[in-house]
Amino acid sequence: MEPGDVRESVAETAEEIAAMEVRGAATIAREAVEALRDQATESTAGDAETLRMELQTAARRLRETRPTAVSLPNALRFVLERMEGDDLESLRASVVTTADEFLERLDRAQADLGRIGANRLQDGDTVMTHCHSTDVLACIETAREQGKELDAVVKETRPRKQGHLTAKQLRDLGVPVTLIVDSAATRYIEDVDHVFVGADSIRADGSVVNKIGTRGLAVLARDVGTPVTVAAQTLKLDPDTFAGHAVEIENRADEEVIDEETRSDLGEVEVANPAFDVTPPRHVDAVVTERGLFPPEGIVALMRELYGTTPTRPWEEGET
Ligand code: RI2
Repeated sequence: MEPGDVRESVAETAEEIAAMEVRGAATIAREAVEALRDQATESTAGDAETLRMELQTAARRLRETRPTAVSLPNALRFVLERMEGDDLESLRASVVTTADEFLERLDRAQADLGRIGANRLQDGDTVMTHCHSTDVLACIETAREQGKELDAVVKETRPRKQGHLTAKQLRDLGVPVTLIVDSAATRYIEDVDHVFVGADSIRADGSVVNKIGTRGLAVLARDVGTPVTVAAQTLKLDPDTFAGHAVEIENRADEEVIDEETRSDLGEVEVANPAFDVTPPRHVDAVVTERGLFPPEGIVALMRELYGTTPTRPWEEGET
């Protein structure tokens, strides 16, 4: 590796995130910060300025992988804004310290959130989930540790079927699981006490950006009076929306929806594969964060407290 180059492992992490071999909003944030830390420790830069440039390039590369989960830019921002040092070694050490602090905060936030979310769950409750969220699983795991017996109805979550992962992990927690196809949610919604979903981004107005199908589920739940809880660490709050920016919804490859053979059988059809949708705050009962439980309308105040006014995008510093 030449000075100024981005480490091969940063490129590999970026590819894994883009291909969703590494996925989930909190997990991609973790991996991105670990990649930045590796860049700092293994860099052959001869001075602080070169290392700074490498880190910005690495952050941009990681940032560009997936556009919707704000945990990714928030995590990169955490490190780039806090690193300091005029000489190479102090800058390097500061990146390592800051990255480790971020990773520790991430774990703590999920544990704290889990304790708060578990209070929503009563012994004997049945929970319906969508996709796979480590923040949701933290709530259920804590409830199980408290001795609560729970059941789960798990939506498979087409096209990538992350529901299978959720089903497996719930089974490991001792939660009996009924796995359903997404369209069967209507049939089962009246049998459940709660809908629990995660979030990839939460906008300043309290709307929740999460896996495609979340909005339909929330509308359905509201129709029958089932509470919808969003489990999301404050890392999922999108400070850019405070400054008027929109959340970009990722469109993924057609191949996730149909294979080549099916495509040629079907002939000329357009395939659309948006990965996320936006659930308006009126369909969400509560957002569970590590800072407590908020009505979606209260998110704006929390965001102001955490981010102040317009945030910066430190990975854009080197750009013209
Ligand atoms: P945690 C996932 O996105 C799902 O949409 C999930 O609800 C969200 O990230 C949050 O996950 P994807 O990476 O951070 O599967 O709670 O597209 O683990």
